[in-house]
Amino acid sequence: MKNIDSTVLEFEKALLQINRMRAAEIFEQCHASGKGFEELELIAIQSLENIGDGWESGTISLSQVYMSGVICEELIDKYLPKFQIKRTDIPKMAIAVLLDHHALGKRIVYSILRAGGFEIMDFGQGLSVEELVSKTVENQIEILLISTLMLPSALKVKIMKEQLASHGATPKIIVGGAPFRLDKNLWLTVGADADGKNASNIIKTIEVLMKGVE
Ligand code: B12
Repeated sequence: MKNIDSTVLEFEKALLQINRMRAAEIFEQCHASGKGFEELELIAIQSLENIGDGWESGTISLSQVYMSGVICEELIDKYLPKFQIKRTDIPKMAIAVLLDHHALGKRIVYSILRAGGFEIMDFGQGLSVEELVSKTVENQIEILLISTLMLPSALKVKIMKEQLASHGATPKIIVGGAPFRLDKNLWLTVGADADGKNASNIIKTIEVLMKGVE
């Protein structure tokens, strides 16, 4: 059986060649061999991370980065968990991408939560601090999930939290995205209540936080 590193390399190669069929075949092989969504998610994230590094070092074009994101989005949609749990007494929750426009991670987290029986508002992407604060206050959000893929956006979470507090709003804040995966303590630095390294563990994180919002 292939290990995850060789699968990541093969998947990355298919993405860079914009070979949708090969990428789909690799996902399907993993799925058929009993791998869960968490592993597919890991393959996509690691491949895209390598591709991002290649772009940063000038060996990969932005169009390749873009198309790789599009292919992953299509594939991930197909394999997202479909379980349907009915829940009651759920806190008011919302998710948004603060400042930047990297929306794939948010989409996965949103879909996993919906499939897990949570009602969650999607505030969209590219929101300014002020926009996110006003939507959060207006909708009386109790748990706010923020995705950021760029460090400058991640650092704005702290300011956002201060602005929320000045409006008397103190939702629990869960952050996620590349900057938080790279710096394990960044979520604490920006004053979040929790972080999520991937989307698959988000339901557990919310369940723990819910104990604090009852
Ligand atoms: C695809 C991609 C793009 C695509 C985005 C397409 C789209 N619709 O999203 C395009 C080509 C448009 C793009 C553009 C740009 N990009 Co870009 N991009 C990437 C890349 C390669 C992958 C991102 C991705 O989709 N990953 C896959 C998803 C599934 O992973 P994820 O978002 O991390 O989400 C997972 C977890 O983090 C977690 N998660 C995420 N959010 C949340 C939230 C919560 C609450 C929880 C619990 C969990 C969670 O769960 C998700 C699923 O497991 C990254 C590389 C990287 N290291 O991430 C660069 C990267 C983020 N981009 C970067 C840059 C610089 C840019 C541009 C500025 C480039 C330019 N000069 O134009 C623009 C900016 C656009 C903008 N204003 O937002 C840099 C950021 C550097 C930095 N230090 O800030 C990176 C890191 C590349 C690099 N190594 O330099 N990009």
